[in-house]
Order: sequence, then C-alpha cells, then structure tokens
Amino acid sequence: MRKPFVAGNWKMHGSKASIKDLMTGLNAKSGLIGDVTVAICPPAVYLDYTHKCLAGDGIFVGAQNMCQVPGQGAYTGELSASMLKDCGCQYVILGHSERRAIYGETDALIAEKVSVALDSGLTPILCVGETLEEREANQVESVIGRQLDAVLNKVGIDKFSAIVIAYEPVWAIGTGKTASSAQAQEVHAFIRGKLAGLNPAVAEKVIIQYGGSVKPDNAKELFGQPDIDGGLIGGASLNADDFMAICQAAG
Ligand code: G2H
Repeated sequence: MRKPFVAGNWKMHGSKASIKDLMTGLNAKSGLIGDVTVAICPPAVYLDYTHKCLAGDGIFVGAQNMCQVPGQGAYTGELSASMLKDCGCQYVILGHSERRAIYGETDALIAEKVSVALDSGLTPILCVGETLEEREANQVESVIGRQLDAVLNKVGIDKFSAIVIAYEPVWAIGTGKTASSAQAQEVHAFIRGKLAGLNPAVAEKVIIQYGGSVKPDNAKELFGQPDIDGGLIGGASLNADDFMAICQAAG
C-alpha cells in the first residue's frame, strides 16, 4: 500500500508577507490532512523562512531545483544539495518541464542531479512528461521512456524506491487543461510497468504523482486511479484552502 504524496510547487511566486499568510492557513489545517505525505516547495530564497513558518511536523519542505555538483565550489548562482538540507528541505523537484524547456536542462543533466540528491539524502521528485506535439505524434511512451532511462542508467532501478516520479503532461501545465483521469492513469501504468520490468518490488513501492492543473474539483477523480499516488500542484498550491482540499482528496 503506497502512502499518497501531495507536493505544492510554488514556482516563482510569493513574498515573505504572502508566505506568512499562506503558512497561517496551512498550519491551521495541517491537522486535517490524514494519511497523506505533504510537502511545499517555495522559491529557494524563502526555503528557510518557509521552514521556520511551519508549526507542527505534518508538512515537509522541498526545493524546486538544485546544482548537479556535489559538495561546494565556484558555481556562481547555484545551490547545493547540502545547502538545501541545511535550510530544512527533504525533497527537491528535478527536471520540471519549465527547467527542461526554458533553461535547456537535458535528460543527462537531470540524471546527474537525481544522483547527487539521492547521495545527499534528499528525495528527488523527478518530473517527466510529453508536449502536445509529442502526444499528437504518438510519442508519449518513447519520450517518457527516454526521460526515465536517463535516470535509470545513471542510478539503477533499486534507487527508484527512494525517488518520487511526477508525470506532468506539458500541455496540461498551468493551462487549465487537465489530462483526463483515464489519460493520466494510462501513462502512470506505463511508467509503473516499465519499472516493474526491471524490479517488480520497486515498481510497486514507487510513488507516481500526477501534475498539471490539479484543482480541488478534479483531484479526487485523478487520485482515485490505481497508479496515481497523489499530485504535484502548481497554481492551486498558492491558496491554503484549495491546497488542503487537494491534500484531503488524496487521503
Ligand atoms: C505543473 C504544476 C505543478 P499547475 O507544473 O508542477 O503546475 O498545477 O499550475 O499546472
């Protein structure tokens, strides 16, 4: 039995004032979450602040990106895994489609980041997903298979029990278009099946989140699918009531 996991990806939103308000709302409701793992991923400059705003221990903190270089060094503008841990992180989102598309992150770079995160004791939330063009060209499985293979080849299947996968169809991100629960389930089953071909026990354990315009009114249906174990939530995670409603829908 996999414990559902819902994470909020705040992207490049917020200020100390807005985070204080949001955290007041989340803290007030964190006791209602139930048997669901919950994390919030603020912009890096607010990680420490957000972590300090948490009351109680029902919510974890994650980062949205990380440097692929282990340790410290002359890497201007970058943040290491140990720095993220030092600021209270347990998770790190890696390979989000916005990082892939806007900042040119490659499968190989993302695989390196996943490997460093694992070695540092952070849980990577590895994002995979196809564009609309790729879906229309019937390339969903080949694209996601390629994105997964890069990480599998780097860290090996056994490490996947310590990785969270987030399936985020690019065409559903921030667009208000959600994959239907059947479309999402089909891809989640493909991902789990691919891992099961390598190690069935790991495949059974691995948490696969769905991400892309998840809202309180579609969460229950999505999370009710057998291979959807929660969600990676963008826009709706900026509202405490909506995010908590989504977390409760996963329980
Ligand atoms: C997908 C998701 C969070 P949204 O990027 O990662 O964002 O819920 O706004 O589509």
